[in-house]
Amino acid sequence: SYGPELPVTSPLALGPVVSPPHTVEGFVKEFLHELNYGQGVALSRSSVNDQYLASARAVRSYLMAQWLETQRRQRETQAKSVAYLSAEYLLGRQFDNALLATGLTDTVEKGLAACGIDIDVVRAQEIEPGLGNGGLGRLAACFVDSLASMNVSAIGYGIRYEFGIFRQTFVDGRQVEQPDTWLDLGSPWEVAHPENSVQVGFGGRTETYTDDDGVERTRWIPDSNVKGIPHNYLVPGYQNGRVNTLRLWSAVATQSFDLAIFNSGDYTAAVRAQTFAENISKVLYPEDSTPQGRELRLQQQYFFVACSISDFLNYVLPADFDITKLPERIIFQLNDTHPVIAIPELMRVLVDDRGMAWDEAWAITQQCFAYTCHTLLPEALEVWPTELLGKLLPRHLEIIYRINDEFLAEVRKTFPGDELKARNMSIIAEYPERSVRMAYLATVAGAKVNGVAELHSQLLRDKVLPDFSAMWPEKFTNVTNGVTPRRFIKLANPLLSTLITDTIGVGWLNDLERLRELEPYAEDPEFRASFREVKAANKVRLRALLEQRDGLVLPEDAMLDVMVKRLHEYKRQLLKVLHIVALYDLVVSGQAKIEDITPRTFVFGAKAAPGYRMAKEIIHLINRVAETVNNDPRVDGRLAVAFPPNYNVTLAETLIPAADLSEQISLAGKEASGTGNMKFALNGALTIGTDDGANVEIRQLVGDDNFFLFGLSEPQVEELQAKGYRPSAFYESNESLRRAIDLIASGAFTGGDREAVGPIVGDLLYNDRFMVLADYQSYIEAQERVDERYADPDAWSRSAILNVARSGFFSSDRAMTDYMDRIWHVSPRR
Ligand code: KOT
Repeated sequence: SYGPELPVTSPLALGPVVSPPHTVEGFVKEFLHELNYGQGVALSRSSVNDQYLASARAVRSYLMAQWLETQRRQRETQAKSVAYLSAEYLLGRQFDNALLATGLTDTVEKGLAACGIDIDVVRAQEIEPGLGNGGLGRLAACFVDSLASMNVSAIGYGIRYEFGIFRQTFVDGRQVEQPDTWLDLGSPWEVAHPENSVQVGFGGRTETYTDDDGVERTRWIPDSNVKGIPHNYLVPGYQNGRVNTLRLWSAVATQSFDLAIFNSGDYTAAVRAQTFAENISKVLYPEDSTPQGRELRLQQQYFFVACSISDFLNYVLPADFDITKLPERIIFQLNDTHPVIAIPELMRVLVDDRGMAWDEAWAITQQCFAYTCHTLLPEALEVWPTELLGKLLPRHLEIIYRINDEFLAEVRKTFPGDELKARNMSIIAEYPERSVRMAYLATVAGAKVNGVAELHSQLLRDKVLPDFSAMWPEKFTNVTNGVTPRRFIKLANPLLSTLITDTIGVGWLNDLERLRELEPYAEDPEFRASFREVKAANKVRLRALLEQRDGLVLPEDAMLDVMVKRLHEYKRQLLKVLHIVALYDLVVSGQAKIEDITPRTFVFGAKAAPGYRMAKEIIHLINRVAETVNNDPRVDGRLAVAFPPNYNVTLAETLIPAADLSEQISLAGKEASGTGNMKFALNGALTIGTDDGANVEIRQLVGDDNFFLFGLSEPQVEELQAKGYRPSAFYESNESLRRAIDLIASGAFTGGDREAVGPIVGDLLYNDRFMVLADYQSYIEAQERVDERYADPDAWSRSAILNVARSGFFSSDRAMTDYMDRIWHVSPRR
């Protein structure tokens, strides 16, 4: 149980915890109580921040009763739980989600209005917890939402970064990163429990000794310790009374400072230990798919998994729990390799701390972990130099070596005489430096390994881990990603949600396949008209937001063509830029009459990792192209480019419902899944996309007629690569492409400065690792098909409606069902 179990004698303490009455008066009372006694201000003197904090705490108090009840029941049943281990949770704002879950939206709106407060002003005060980089972190947030909404006993573990993903600003079109100070104005959604801190060791050495029974044992003597403080976030299910826990750890020093050193005047030395500790949860690494071998990152990883395992074993499980039964009580799902150090940590705890024999501990460990891979890019497969790992975690390195020795013995038995096989499969890589391949460790130890879309899982088996899938074919499985319909349809698109409910009734939000019932309405002119009205209203809402947020004024009545995702070369924002430049060129060169161009507004949203030079150059180019196109009178506003800075979950919630066209244009075989693609389809945008990641499944479901496919397939990419790809050949043979690149190279968008675009143009012509030029022509032709369809509003609406109706598969509830059936072997509570 979590916290000491005290004998409770008071009848009040024994009874169920009562949440405040679900009435306007009940809320107002709770709100004023929080305002007066929590914030210590009178309503008449309160700031918007006071009002936000007090409303949030009042809403939280409704969740708290359900949370306590959920915990109580869990202790009682001791059923198997899921622990999701993730270094990132990109949660988005909490206020509206909590209102939706509790069914309190109207009550709170009225209650605040009665106090003279506009709920929208309060909403806007919340800074979203941006504790993730992109897809991987947002997926974790969708999964914990679905687990709670499906009544599954689950806990999320992660890191409470003091600074989340940086706030992006543009200076002269270039990205400048600002710290994300999300905690500055208070964080009403978390409850810290310093009394349940966990101590975590680092460094030092190991030694062997003989225990009282005469058995040789090993112990780790760390040379420093830090303390992890758990912060509970409540994860409410959608109107089902369950509230799960997301437990995020922050690091503090074990002794705040050494008083003796401090008194001697060496302040710096005194606070060094404190700084070391606090740095661990200071900042989210702003990389996505390109991890750099940073020591602090390994410290973060070990810190949070060591805290989490200790928390689960010592606080969540009852004190008398028989540890040999661990696989009956828990499955730890590893969100990529970031938490994989949990594997040797559990071994260390079982063998060194709990005195279990190695073989028994290994058999248990192998049943307690499952691993999800989220990438195919070789540079994103995490490896840790043994030198660094051994310095930071000497005992863990020993354990990894032993796991590897025993594993390689098994390999040699399976593939006798094949020493090359043993070397290729070794968890330890020898070149270019001796290091631990974390994906291999996870595959060896995990009960299951999954990719995140059909194509990705297949490539994972065939290309990344072929020897492992030959050895253990049954270990490998697929679970296609999903997104939560609560946040990304109901909250983000209230008008569409109302239209859906008016058409097919209630109940679809947690049974999303029911959207199929909309299919016949694709043929209904009245429904199509309503559907178009929803889209139009969402565009109005977006225009207002971008004007107020960024001073951007979007043209009215244009196709909204949206590409939002991290900036990465493989995602090919440059292909989108070439399309825009080609259209612009058609107009300014007089090849096309402006009236013949379909009015389009292109919207980008993208953060680049601060150290990713080329990505930052591409951001600069997009901003320059935007400036030029938007200010050219010849274009007459029919083409416009908007690049609002600091794309985040909050902006996505307004942007995606307004989109007509969803750009999912990665080079085939590079995007593991994508999840933005699902959000757009569910909100009635049509996709232009390659046969990559989950696009493949979206196209299969919505139908070829309702999806604009272009580009090389993954086998064609391989083939072209094998025979030698020469991007300049495409440049030379394609006039439109040549003109577009030449226009960029001429400095037309950079005030005549050719040097500013040199790196991009040079790379495209002579390297082009992601085959932008090879896919250019096919992309342009697909965009022409887009224009044709858009010219017929009924045909477009029909396709858009069918996208909504046929995308129910992409609910993260379905993804959770797949994990439960294929990997976890747990079922929802009744
Ligand atoms: C980051 C570091 C190492 C390995 C993988 C990553 C990673 C992968 N970060 N984000 N992803 C994305 O994860 C999403 C959720 O599965 C996918 O939809 C997307 O394709 C990945 O790029």
